[in-house]
Amino acid sequence: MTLSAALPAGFVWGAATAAYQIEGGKELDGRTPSIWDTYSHTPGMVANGDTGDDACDSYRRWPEDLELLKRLGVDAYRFSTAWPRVVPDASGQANPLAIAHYSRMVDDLLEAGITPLITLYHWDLPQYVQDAGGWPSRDTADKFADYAGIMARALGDRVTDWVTVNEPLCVAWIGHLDGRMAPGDTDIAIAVPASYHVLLGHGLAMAALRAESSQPASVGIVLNLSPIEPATDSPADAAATAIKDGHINRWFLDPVFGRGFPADVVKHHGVELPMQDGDLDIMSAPMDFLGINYYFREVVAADPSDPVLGARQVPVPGARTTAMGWEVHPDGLEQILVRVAREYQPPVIYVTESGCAVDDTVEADGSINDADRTEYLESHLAACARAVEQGVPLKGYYAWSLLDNFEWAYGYEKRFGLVRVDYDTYERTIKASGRRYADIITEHRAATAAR
Ligand code: IFM
Repeated sequence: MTLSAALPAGFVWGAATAAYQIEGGKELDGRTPSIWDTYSHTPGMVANGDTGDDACDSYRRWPEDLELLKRLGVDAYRFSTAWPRVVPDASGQANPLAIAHYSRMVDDLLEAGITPLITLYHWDLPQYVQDAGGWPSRDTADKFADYAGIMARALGDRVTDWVTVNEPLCVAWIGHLDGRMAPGDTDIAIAVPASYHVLLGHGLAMAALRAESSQPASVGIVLNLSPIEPATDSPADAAATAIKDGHINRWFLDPVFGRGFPADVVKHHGVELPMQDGDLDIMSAPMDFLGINYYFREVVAADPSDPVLGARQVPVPGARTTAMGWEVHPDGLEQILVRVAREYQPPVIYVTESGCAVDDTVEADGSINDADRTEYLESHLAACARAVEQGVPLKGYYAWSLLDNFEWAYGYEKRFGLVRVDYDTYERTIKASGRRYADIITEHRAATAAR
């Protein structure tokens, strides 16, 4: 079956970015530092000493990026607002300059017929919030809800689609346990409460968005999920797989779908949850949609030397990998979509990120013929189509990313964009994959117009 035949009419075609990865303008319009400014300016944390100080200069080049979105022909643009720009200090007051900027973006998008999907938290915690305790502290969840209320009051007359938090796994486990992301902590006793308060913050922010928007808001969370498979059929690998699946997937899915935190993983981590009466109800308030980000599966072996999980991801012999070293495995997207739809039954699912880093080459004529990324895009869309055929309520796909950008600890070396960014001139060039995406969108729209 062709893509156009399998994906429903009205399927949302989108592209995604995040504030710290593209905006730059680190002090423009009163922005103050986030934990990523601090982390990236700490020697040794980010490849080549890269920082998001300038990134893609998108804060100033919004009109250019809007033109790119129009040329790709997307229905929707997923971007994040920068909390330290919107609420620059501990007074909690909204910054009118930042609000004006995001308001203009929203107006421009709507005028172009592109629906904004705003992510409130894509990892740029204000440094003053970190200094007051950060995510391990309950107060941060309340502050996050205050910020959500500000955004809803400012934009909720025009924006209907909101994501509270992007990838709590990265916030909690990579930022507070592995230390490979800001704020760089490495302690399970800190990471568990951080994960808890991020999910509490999600629930509180969802309530604030709904209460403060002047029209019905459609709200969800974005989880990065991976199928976890045992390396062998040994009981040890099976046990390692179960705990890894619990740590990566169930820890975040279960609480937001009303199952509480998975008992096996709570026991395994051995850290008391900072639970108060009513928290689980707040976290599990019904969502309008679930966003799923998918990049790779994990094949797992027992490894007693791993201090936290006793499990380790092992390479898949012969696997094709992206420039990140991540296996290209489109079937994993189909598997995770089908699993989540069957086990958790979200009303609507969006793939809110899917994409790959490629070591792009610029041809003599300036073109970028990124065949690997194009193939990745097509194969992952085919996986979406197979999931839809199995009844998954998948309503849209957001390519990660609109632009090459600051890839966190990897800096600017890893390029995920459908559009190349020349970091010397900030010139943008649509790659072959971007042109292919535009064609797919056009073909699907034409084929489904009559349905
Ligand atoms: O760049 C990131 C994004 O910020 C969150 N999801 C994964 C992407 C690729 O690593």
